[in-house]
Amino acid sequence: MKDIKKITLLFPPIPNGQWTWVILPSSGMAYLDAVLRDKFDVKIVDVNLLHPTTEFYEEYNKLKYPNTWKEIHPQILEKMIKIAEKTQPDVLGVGSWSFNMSFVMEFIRAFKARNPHIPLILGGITPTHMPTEILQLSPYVDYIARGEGEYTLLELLEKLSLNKPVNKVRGISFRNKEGKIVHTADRPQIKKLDELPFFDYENFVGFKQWNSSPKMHFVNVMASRGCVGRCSFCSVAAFWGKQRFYSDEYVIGQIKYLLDLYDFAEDKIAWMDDNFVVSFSRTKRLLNKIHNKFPEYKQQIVDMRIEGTHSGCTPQEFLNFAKKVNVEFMGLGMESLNSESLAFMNKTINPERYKKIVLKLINLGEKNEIRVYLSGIIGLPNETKKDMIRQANFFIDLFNKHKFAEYAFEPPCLHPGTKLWNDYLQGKIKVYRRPLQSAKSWHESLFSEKYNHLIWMEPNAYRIANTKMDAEEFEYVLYRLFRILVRLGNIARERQPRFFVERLEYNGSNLNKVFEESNNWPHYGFGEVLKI
Ligand code: B12
Ligand code: SF4
Repeated sequence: MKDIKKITLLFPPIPNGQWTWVILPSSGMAYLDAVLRDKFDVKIVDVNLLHPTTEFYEEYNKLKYPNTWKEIHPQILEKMIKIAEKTQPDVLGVGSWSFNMSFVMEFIRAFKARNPHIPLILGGITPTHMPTEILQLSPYVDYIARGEGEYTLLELLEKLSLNKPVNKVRGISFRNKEGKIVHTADRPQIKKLDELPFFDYENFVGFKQWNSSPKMHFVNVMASRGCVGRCSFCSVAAFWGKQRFYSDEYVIGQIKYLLDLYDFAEDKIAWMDDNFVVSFSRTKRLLNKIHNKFPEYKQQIVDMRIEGTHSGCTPQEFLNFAKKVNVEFMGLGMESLNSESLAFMNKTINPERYKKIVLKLINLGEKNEIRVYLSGIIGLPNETKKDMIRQANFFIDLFNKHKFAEYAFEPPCLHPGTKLWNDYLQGKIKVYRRPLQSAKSWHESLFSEKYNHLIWMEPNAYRIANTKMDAEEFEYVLYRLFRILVRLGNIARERQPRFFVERLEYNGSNLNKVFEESNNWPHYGFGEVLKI
């Protein structure tokens, strides 16, 4: 085997990345780099960062929305391959999330067709949960790194570079010389997260151009890995295991390190943890320290559970404190107000109590000028049309009454590594295939069909069936609710023009147009307008 010195880590595009308001460098790739860089020459191609600064998506941007992914995917793929090739890697590592798996698989096929001798290592959520299936599906994947990747990748590269057997490297799956699929023992979690070196973005291809554009860039860090929750639709617990925390000092050190290196456009620190407020006393201690150290910085809590806000405090206490330490945004996973649906999602909280907490938080948020973003899941199997509308109305009402409240809801979807996925495999959950309708979806892309259903189910393509309505009626209710959501998105944009406009410009795509044209999206053909 050729000497191994250079590794390129590629993070593929997030589907609909064009429309995402938050595009930040992948911390996963950054951590892998931090651990490898002493021994290997690392380059990172994070495709999500490339489109605003390069002509990466030029064909895409020329197309009138809604376009078809069929037209654009081959071009994106070709460009990704060229950029990866330009870095001349001895090994290519590829990251993934469930919902870009079909694209990832096709990228791997196309890359290896041109570069058969470059060993390819795949990591991320779905490969961790379905290593056998992926190795069976794709002869082009040489190794799968399961779970937390830093030390697995380091050890694997060390073995490969010395031409030594890899079967003792924990946390990998591969085909041996006889073509048999081998899974080595799981790698235990990193016990002390503080032992990880600080990460930076020096090895990200195109980072300097990305960062020099005067857009929404801020510090994006995590103070923990994993989550104490065990929600049935979520893959986090199965992937990360027990929730672990970085020390306050480590987190402060990491932030300072990034701030010393880079001039971010916005004075903000965004906490990307899955469940940031598991203990009020810890949160209070950490955020107080952060505020003392970086007093001019605003803080955003991207994900927290509503239950979390009463783990050791009242909503009042939480909000008062949040204001004091400059928190300007809180994203709350509310999920549902329907008790049966909450139970289905493995949540025990009582919906009435939930409502009270939400209302309090929103009222207090408004008083303190803290934006509160609620995310919900509507359309669980046992929900009637009435249930779904009642829930949407609760959100709409909040939105109408409170300037600082935002919300989004989605139907539930199936991810490998979740309880729901296992229930589906055991026949406990019924799923149906939707007709092709929306050009927005990767479902219509060249590639997804080969992999959909086998290793992943795109929510636009597959739905968990409802037990109270037939598919046609269910689709129609969801469609109408989604239209309302789009309308509210329009209003939200007017309310917070600065926030929205920055993101629109940054993404280099015309979201205004999307909203306008959404009124003309092809009707699903499921009957007349729903009165709610
Ligand atoms: C931060 C984050 C975001 C940020 C991403 C910013 C960025 N670029 O970092 C933002 C806010 C943009 C975001 C958006 C979304 N997200 Co998000 N996000 C996360 C979150 C909380 C952390 C990701 C992270 O940085 N992890 C820390 C790093 C260290 O881990 P990592 O990236 O996984 O990498 C490690 C391993 O996976 C492995 N590894 C990964 N790749 C590779 C490659 C190789 C070669 C090797 C060896 C190892 C390896 O090693 C790494 C180091 O240990 C995760 C949950 C989670 N805890 O992972 C959800 C998560 C990834 N998001 C999720 C979802 C659903 C979304 C959205 C679709 C939400 C929505 N409905 O809009 C959007 C997608 C946007 C879009 N338009 O499509 C889901 C994905 C589900 C799934 N199974 O794929 C997750 C798991 C959350 C959840 N509770 O389910 N998200
Ligand atoms: S949905 Fe959120 S609270 Fe539930 S297990 Fe996943 S990360 Fe934890």
